Amino acid sequence: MTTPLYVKYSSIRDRTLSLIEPLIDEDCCVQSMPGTSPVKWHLGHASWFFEKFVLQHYEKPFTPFHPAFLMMFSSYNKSGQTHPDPKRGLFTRPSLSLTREYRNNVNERMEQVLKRSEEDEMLRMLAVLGMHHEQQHQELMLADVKHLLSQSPLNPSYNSQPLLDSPVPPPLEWCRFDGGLVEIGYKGDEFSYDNESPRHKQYLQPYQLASRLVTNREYLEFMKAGGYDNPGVWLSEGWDWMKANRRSHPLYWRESDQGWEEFTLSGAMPLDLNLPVIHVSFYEADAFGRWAGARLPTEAEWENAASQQEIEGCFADNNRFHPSSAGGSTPSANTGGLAQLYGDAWEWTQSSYSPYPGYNPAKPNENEPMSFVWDEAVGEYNSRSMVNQYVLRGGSCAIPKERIRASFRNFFPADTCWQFSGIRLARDLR
Ligand code: AVJ
Ligand code: FE
Repeated sequence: MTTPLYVKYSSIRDRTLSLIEPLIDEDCCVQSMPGTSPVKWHLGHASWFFEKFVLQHYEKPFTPFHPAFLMMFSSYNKSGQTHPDPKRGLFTRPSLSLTREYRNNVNERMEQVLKRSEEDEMLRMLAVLGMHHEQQHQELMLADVKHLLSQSPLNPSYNSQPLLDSPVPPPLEWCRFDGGLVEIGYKGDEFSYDNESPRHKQYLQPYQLASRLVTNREYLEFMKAGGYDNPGVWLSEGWDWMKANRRSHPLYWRESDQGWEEFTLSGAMPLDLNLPVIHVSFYEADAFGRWAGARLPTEAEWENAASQQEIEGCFADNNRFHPSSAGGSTPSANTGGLAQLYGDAWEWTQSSYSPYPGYNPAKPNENEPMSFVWDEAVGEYNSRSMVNQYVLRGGSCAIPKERIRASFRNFFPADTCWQFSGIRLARDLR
């Protein structure tokens, strides 16, 4: 008998495989830079999560597919046995086909174990954590694939759907929020990550948020106005980063005889000025904001606005893997006039990624004998990353819609460009 949880589990696992269908085997084994991972590693790692945190404790007797895989595909370093991240591209073995076999093997064993998930709350929670984890890796994998394919002079097109001309977005407007004493953080009893808790109060001065994301057109104006030559608008660390890495435009923009092009998952395209600018670093987003006489929102400002709005937008579910224009869909009444708040592109905030007051990656239930497994699984998931990173909000065109909520906190270092990151401006209300 197949449990409903296994049905959900398999649909997520199958989606991962369907996402790599457009790739050739060679695409799956290369690591294009230290921050990315080969597709093969993502495939093994998502399986590792289930083997390590579910099967190891709930399969009797535990029969690992291959003991070495428990180290090779681990991302946790508590054990001190993790394979170094920048060297993930050096595995020619296991082969891609053996890594696929590992997935199938884990699936078969998970099907057996999940039969007990109806009586065992901890087992169910760990399996659900693994499913959310895999869906995060679907997005990471798409971002890594994009970076890899962008290296090829053949300009490979991952997605056979071409990106069509998009409608002109409405002029940027400012939406006002009163602020005051507000609450942020996860509220509810569905799944959420530990970093979204506890829900707590924050005091916000009145503020404004831009009605949509910054477009390529607006970003190009910043460039034409000498934005990349104007030290006055950059954080000093951002200026140094930009000079040292010789950046003068967003990561996937290229100048050709015909003008600007952008590399997308549908191949190289003429730059579409109506679409949001994506693949900018925190430094670039921050500099653009200062040049525009605005600033990036704080995560509390963002969440306070977002929690009043329905989750709709351009997510991976439409299989385009590129943002859409704010002109495409007029925000409905329940989006409060803010377009592209969810989906499209992750929005850099000016908030450092740090624990909320009272944060504790705690055991869900102290009396539960298996809660140590939860501690282990959650312990390194989010909290070990709480230094030198900034929070991004709202989701992107590369993550499934069902993974996003108002309280969801993504996070990356300030120089990260290969994620689907964009810019929403904020202003003080005087
Ligand atoms: C939330 C996307 C920053 O990439 O490390 C994946 C997600 N956590 N596996 C990351 C994650 C564990 C995380 N980000
Ligand atoms: Fe992971």
